[in-house]
Amino acid sequence: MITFELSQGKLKAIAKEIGIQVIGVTDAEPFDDLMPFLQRYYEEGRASGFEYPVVEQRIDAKTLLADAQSLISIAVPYITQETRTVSRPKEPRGMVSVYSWGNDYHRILRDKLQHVAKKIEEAVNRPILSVCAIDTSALVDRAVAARSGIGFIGKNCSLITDEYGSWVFLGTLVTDVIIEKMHEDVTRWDDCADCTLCLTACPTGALIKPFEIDAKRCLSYVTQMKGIIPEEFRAPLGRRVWGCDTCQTVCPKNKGSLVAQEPDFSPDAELCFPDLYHILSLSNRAFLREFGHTSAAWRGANVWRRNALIALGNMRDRRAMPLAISLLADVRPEIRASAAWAISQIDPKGGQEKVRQAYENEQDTAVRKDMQWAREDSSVLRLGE
Ligand code: B12
Ligand code: SF4
Ligand code: SF4
Repeated sequence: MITFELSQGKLKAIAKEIGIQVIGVTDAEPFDDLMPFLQRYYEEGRASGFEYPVVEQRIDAKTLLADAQSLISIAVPYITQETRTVSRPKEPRGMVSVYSWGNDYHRILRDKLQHVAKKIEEAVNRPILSVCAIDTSALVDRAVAARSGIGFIGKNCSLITDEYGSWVFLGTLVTDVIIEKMHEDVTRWDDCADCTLCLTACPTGALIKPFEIDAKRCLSYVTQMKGIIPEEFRAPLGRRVWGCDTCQTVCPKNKGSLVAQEPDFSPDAELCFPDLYHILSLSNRAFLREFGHTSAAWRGANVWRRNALIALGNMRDRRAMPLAISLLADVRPEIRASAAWAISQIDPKGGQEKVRQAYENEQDTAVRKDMQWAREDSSVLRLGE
C-alpha cells in the first residue's frame, strides 16, 4: 500500500491557484516500452539532431533526479483569442509558426513549474527535491504527458489534449514527492480513429506513417537547420520562415478548442507575418532586439535570412530581384545559394547573366550547384511562372 504525500485533489488545487489548466502525474518508473521506438528513430536516421542524444537517459527520469518519485506533467495552451483574430497582412509576407507568436515558452513554463514546486513544498511541509524539464531536457515530453493522462498521441505525433487540442506546450516537474495519480498509467493512441488528414496534408511526407516522423523531412526542422536547404524542400516551404503548423491546422481535434488566457502568448502581427525585406535588412543585433524574446530566435538571424530568400522565391516577387542579385556576393554560402535559387524562380532570364558571373567567381561546390542553371541556354530556362 503506497502512502501518498500529496493527494491528487491538493495538486489540482495548486494548479488552479497558479493558473495551470491541464495537469497530470505519473510515477518515475522508466519508460522501458518506449525504448525500441526511440532506438528505431535514431538508428533509422530520422532524428533531427535537436533531441537529447543518449537514448538510455531519455527513458529514465532518475538521470535528472536520482531520488525521483513522481513526474508532474503540464500542458500550457498558447492559442489566445487574439491569435484567432490577428489580421493577416494583404501584402506578401512570411509566415511564422503559431508557437512562436508570443514570448518564449521555456521561461513561462519554468516559472509555472517552479511555482508548483514551491506550493508542494509548503503542502508536504518538508524541503523537496525537484527538477524542471521543458523541451531541452533528456525526457521525451510527449511520452511523459501521455502516460500522465493529460492527452493522447495523435497520428501527427502531437500530444493532443481534450480541452486545447494540440496547441499546447509541455513541461515536466520531476520530484521526490510521492503523489497520488489522477489517471491510470495508460497511453491513449486510438482517438484519431480512421482519420488520416495530417498524413495526407504534410507537404513533405515527413509523417512516414501514423505516429512516426522523419524529422529531417519536417519543414519545422528545415526552417531551423543550418546551411543550404536541400532543393526538394524549397518549394514546399512556401512562405514559412519559422516552423510549420500544417498537421495541426488540418486536425479536427483542434476545431473548437478552448483559448488560452496567457498575455505572454498574445501575438504581434509584425512578428507573426514578418516583412521579408525587413528581415533581410536586419543586423544580427537588430534581429535579436526584435525577435530575441520569442522561441524563434535561438538559431540566429542567418537561418531567417536564408528562409526569407526562399519565401521571396516562392512568391515570385519581382521587387526582390535587385536585393537577391546583391546577395549573390554575400559572405555566407547559404545566402548566396538561396539568392541564386530565388532568382531562378522569380526571373531566370533577367537574372541569368548576374548568376552566371557569380558562378565563375564561386569557390564553394555546393553553391555552384545552385548557380549551375545560369550557364544553360537561356531559351530553355524556366520563366518562373
Ligand atoms: C526534436 C524535436 C522536434 C523535431 C522532431 C519532432 C518529432 N516529432 O520528434 C522537429 C524540429 C521536427 C520538431 C517539430 C515540432 N515540434 Co518539437 N520537439 C522536439 C523535442 C526537443 C524532442 C522530440 C523527440 O524526442 N522526438 C523523438 C520522437 C520519437 O518522440 P516524440 O514525437 O516527441 O514523441 C513520440 C513518443 O513520445 C511516442 N510515444 C509516446 N508515448 C509512448 C509510449 C510507447 C509505449 C511508445 C512505443 C511510444 C510512445 O509518441 C510520440 C509520437 O510518435 C521535443 C521536446 C522533448 N524533449 O521531448 C519538442 C516537442 C515535441 N516539440 C513541440 C512542438 C510544439 C513542435 C512543433 C509543433 C513546432 C512547429 N509548429 O513547428 C513541430 C511539430 C512536428 C511534429 N509533427 O511532430 C512540442 C510538442 C507539443 C505537443 N502538443 O505535442 C514539444 C514537446 C516541446 C514542448 N516541450 O512543448 N520538434
Ligand atoms: S510540422 Fe509540417 S512538415 Fe512537419 S510533420 Fe507537420 S505538416 Fe509535416
Ligand atoms: S488530423 Fe486526424 S489523424 Fe491526424 S492527429 Fe488529427 S485526428 Fe489524428
